[in-house]
Amino acid sequence: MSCTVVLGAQWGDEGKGKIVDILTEKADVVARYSGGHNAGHTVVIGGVKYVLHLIPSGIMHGEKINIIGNGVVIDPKALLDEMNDLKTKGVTFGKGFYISKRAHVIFPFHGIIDRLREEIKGSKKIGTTGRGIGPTYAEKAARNGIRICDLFDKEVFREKLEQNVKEANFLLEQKYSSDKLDVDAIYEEYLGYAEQIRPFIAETEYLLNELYDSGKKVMMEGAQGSLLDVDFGTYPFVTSSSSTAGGACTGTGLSPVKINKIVGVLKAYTTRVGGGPFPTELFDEDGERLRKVGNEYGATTGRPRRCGWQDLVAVKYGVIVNGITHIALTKLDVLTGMPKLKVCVGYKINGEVTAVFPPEIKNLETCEPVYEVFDGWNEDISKIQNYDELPKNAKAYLDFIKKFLGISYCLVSVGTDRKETMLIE
Ligand code: 2SA
Ligand code: GDP
Ligand code: MG
Repeated sequence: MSCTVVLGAQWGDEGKGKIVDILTEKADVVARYSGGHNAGHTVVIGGVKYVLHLIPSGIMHGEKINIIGNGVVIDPKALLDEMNDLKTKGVTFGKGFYISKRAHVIFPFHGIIDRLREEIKGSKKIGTTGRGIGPTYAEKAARNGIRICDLFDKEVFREKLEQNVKEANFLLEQKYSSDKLDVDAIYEEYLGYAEQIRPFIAETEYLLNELYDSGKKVMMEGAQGSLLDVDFGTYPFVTSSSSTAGGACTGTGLSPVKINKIVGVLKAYTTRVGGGPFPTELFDEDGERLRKVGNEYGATTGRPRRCGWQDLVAVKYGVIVNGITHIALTKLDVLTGMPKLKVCVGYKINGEVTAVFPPEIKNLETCEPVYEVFDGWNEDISKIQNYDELPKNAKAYLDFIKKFLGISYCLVSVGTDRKETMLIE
């Protein structure tokens, strides 16, 4: 019996999709536990690219079980579009695909409120994906949410929807007074979606525990990254879910005592998309180069990602709050050809150097990173399959990260494709 959590160790887009796909080889079940269609998880197989938003990245292994857990917020239209898109690429959704009845549903007004709140915030905006994620989790916490199971009881659904739309119309009155939300239209539209997803809904909390108890190997897939977690991230510049390891339990119903491995997916450098502090951000040619060579553009929105040096103060904090046991290091190939590489090992705040990641946004915005500098390498590493064959300078860079974090690598990735990966243990 085993359960592995795979999560982002930075601000997302570390390559979780690729890593989950690879690790699914040795798993029986993959469960996505947080976020919604704000996520973009990329898997490349034999040159064909698949971008998953809501569907677990294990779906390309036809025979495995894939579950969307209760911690995920689901826009049914986005889900059906994603399923249809994958079907055109040959992916099938048979008996092994399940959606939790306890997951909360995203409605059109959540997106409208999300984008309106951003507009009101102006220069202080979070830089959300505009997918309605925040307002949906807010409704969940306020106990106003509509869950997948509610869509299948017309009376309950109608009553809840009327209440939700009433509130949404009240909130939106100033902005859209001439264009009120129409309960009837939304009700009919969502009943139609419900029929289409009916074959897949299940009490996944029982199912997952039964699968685990019967000896199946379970993997949990997080979305976004540790530093975007609503509790532990750079609040308020975070997403609204628990992207850290704890979210794997609250977002699926599997007990914490069952988790025995936590893989932190770590990009060889740092990126962030959206607003918020980013101490090691680069505004120079090096940053431009990382964006260009790393193809750092949002997998959902296409937004350019902000790029910077590796920040081990931030990552070490994530190692602690997640209990990361192994690192899956990605995008090492992107650093090839850079003469010097910097790694942040401390923050200078008000004249004092600390290795503690502070909760105060002001301190994160004004801190001065303290760097260790490494020589780069020029050798093409994209075909290397064995860690020991990496250039000396690449190994020195990786060894330093490993020592600083105090955990070892389970794999190193040197390209987008499944096969461009060194498995270590
Ligand atoms: P939201 O939409 O409410 O979750 O936004 C809140 C913050 O969370 C960030 N966020 C993300 N950061 C990295 N990757 C994400 N997924 C897409 C990708 C992003 C894209 O894979 O590239 O395409 O733009 C993701 N989703 C949410 C977001 O930028 C806000 O900072
Ligand atoms: P996720 O949200 O963590 O799944 O990551 P994204 O899919 O949003 O972004 C990661 C991007 O990096 C995708 O375009 C991947 O195809 C790509 N990628 C993953 N691993 C590697 C790697 O080792 N090298 C390179 N060059 N690209 C990679
Ligand atoms: Mg992504």
